[in-house]
Amino acid sequence: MERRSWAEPFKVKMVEPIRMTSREYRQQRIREAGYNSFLLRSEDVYIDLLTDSGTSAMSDYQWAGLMLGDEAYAGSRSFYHLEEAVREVYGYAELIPTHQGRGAEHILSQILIKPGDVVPGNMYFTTTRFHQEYAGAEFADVIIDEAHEAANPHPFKGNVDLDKLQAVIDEVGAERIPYISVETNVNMAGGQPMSMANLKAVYELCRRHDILVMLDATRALENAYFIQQREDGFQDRSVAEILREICSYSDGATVSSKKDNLVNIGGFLALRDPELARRARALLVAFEGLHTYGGMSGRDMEALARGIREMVETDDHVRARVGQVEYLGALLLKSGIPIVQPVGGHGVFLNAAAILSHLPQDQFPAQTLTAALYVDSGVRGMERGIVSAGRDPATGDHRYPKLELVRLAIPRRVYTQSHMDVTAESVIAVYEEREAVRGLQFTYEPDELRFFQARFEPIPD
Ligand code: P61
Repeated sequence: MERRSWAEPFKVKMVEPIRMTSREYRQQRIREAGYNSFLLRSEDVYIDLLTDSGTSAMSDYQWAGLMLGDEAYAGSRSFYHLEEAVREVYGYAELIPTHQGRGAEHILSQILIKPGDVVPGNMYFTTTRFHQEYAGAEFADVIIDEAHEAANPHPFKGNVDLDKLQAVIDEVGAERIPYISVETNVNMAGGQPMSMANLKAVYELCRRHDILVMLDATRALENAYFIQQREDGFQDRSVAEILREICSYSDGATVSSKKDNLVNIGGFLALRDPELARRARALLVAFEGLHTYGGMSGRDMEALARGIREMVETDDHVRARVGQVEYLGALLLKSGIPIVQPVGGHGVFLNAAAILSHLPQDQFPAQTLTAALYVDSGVRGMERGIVSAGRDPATGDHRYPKLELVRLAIPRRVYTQSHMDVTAESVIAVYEEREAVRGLQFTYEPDELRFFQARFEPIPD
């Protein structure tokens, strides 16, 4: 037989009940939540695809680690386990633990950025850009154009456009660019990887200009898997080896451990240069915690150390993880639903601009579609479009991103294939009724990271 089915490399040991509600009930809840899926209560959600962040199921070995966590304020044994795991799996010598990814972004931005600097990156991420701007920098998008086109099948849509990067360097000068922020498996592009060849070329270009390369390695494991599947010369390498090579083309990394690393909370900043690490630790004690726990408890660090090793122990874990996402993507493609292609690593991204093509972007098609999907079935997704992009700080106008998407992020080791089937059926049902869907307008718009707490109402007839 040419091709055999795969199955998850685990069996279920404990379950958490979820409940189906009625359509009327959900209509009421979404109205109360201001049509914002972030404001729903989780008990009112049937299948929760809001995020793959902090929603993974830990293994029995990780849970056992919680009992063994060393809660010492200073010099916790669990910190040293974590440091060892990061050194071995990612290859960075200096570990600065933080409460989660944005804690690491905050410290990194504060130690490297001066007001007036420019930080190029392969598409923005909300919290990453927030911390860059908060430290006084301007973000410059240098991702390849294909990343902004939902249906473009380029295998490495996370790649940096080297000409765009060179143009930024020529325009502002290398001395105003403290580092380039390179995200693996680019979240806002739809979970799209970069190739090893591209990352290596970015690193070499930056070396020549004395610009640091800082990875957002939050989903580097999923990127490593795509390199193994798609890039010549990597088919016979393990994801563990590929991940180490990815990190070798960087000077440090920020990681939200709530994704690849299979824990519910945690993160870190990892660096090579001991002097930079010293500066980071000086700030860490003010904003996060002592340098041997950052924002984490001993048990969190123990479970994290184990999660980091577990994710690369065999390739089967990531194959099944991405395989489940691809399974959902394939169901939707078969029914002609416009989604971001290729299917990404951590979720399926619906092309809301194409699905609700009767709505102009400032009537928030992705926000609207997310709410409609919830009302249909209790499946919770997340807006990743104009609401997430926020306003330009200089002009105060909406930023109009080319991608207007609803993300259905798949938590790791949590849902079954039947949950994917139910999700696909709901998306198809909403798609069939799409013309009846009305747009939204703001009733409350926060100044910063508005998508988290904004409220909306349907535009009156
Ligand atoms: C997510 F709606 N991601 O995808 P923290 N880098 C990257 C991330 O994906 C990331 C962080 C840094 C989340 C949670 C989230 O606009 C939002 O541990 C590539 O969450 O602090 C987080 O890591 C930050 C959802 C964050 C959002 C910001 O669902």
